[in-house]
Amino acid sequence: MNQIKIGIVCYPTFGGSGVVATELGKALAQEGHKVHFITYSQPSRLDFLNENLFYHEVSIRSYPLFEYPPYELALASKMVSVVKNEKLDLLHVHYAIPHASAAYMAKQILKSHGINIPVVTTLHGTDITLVGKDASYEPVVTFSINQSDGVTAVSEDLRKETYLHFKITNEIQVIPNFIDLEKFKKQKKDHFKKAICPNGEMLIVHTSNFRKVKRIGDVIKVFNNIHKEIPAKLLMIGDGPERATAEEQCRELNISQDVRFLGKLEAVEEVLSVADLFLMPSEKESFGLAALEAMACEVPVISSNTGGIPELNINGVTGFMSNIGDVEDMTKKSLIVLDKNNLPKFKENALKRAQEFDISRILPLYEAYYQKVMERASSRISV
Ligand code: GMT
Repeated sequence: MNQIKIGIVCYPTFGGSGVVATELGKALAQEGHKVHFITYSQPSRLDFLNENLFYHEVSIRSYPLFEYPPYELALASKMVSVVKNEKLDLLHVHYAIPHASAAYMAKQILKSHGINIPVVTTLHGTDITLVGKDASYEPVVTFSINQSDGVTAVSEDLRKETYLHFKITNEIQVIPNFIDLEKFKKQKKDHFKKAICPNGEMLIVHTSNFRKVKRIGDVIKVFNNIHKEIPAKLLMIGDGPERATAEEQCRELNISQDVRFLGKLEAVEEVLSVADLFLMPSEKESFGLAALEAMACEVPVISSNTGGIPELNINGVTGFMSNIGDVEDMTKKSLIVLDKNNLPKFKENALKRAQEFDISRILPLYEAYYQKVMERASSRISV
């Protein structure tokens, strides 16, 4: 594909959509495309120097009248100036709220300046399944998805959910999440494993933003059950509203000595490299990027069978899936995976499955999609 200039709009935080957007931008830059990130702070995974990567900060002017500073307006204005000054070919916004509607506004303003900028919106999950379909946002989300020049969803399930809950007239293309296997490969960290599990305990890991949708309580309950059966430790990576309750739950169950809350980590792959099992009992998960990261480090997954997870975790092969909240089944399946006779095969399968989502396979799908959207947009103009 010809090299293009692309603006990426995302949340700069540790959340999945921000991670996907940042990793995509980094990979596009390595392919020679010029990538301009437009966000309110430096994306946490933008830890990489490349002559093709640029960052434009959205600054919000506060004013005593503004109880709610109008971020969307500041973002749209920044998109207008970056598209004009950097002569961008395309805007790719990640997470519909409020990025897709801000992009629509920017597009209309640019049109009045004689510039036609195609907009691609990628739907990530809670922007559709949780927040987006709420009546307080739904009309704007529907409108801005329909006004995008291209729309992608990170799983088939999310695509279906979007058609189910919104009146969508646009075609939605599924482009699954991906992993950089070079970065997320199991590292030799025997000393680290020894320090955490000095007596050869099994190491169980959970990563998330500790929101209600992640069912953190189930992570602790499953671990507590496993812990009653075999020597095990639990590492909890990430932070969020449910963390304090989870810590209290561990104290009540008297397992705090074997559970460590590590907070947000930059190099999550270092911890995953020494893990034996990953727990993802989420209520809803459009894809489950955190599970893919674990699998890339050869860690099998016990998950719920919700949303897009079945498109990633193969039941009985890369781990197991149980119904949401079925802690007993998750425990039973965890013990099967952790059985010393089974674990090596599950680990091998997890890695094999992760290889199907390597960035080298998914990046060309995005590039082809950009090409299609740009061609469609320019043919509309010349008509
Ligand atoms: O998990 C979250 O709530 C964060 C959210 C995000 O957008 O940052 O994650 C969603 O997008 C990820 C990347 O596409 C997906 O892997 C997650 O499954 C999805 N989360 C949910 O659907 C709950």
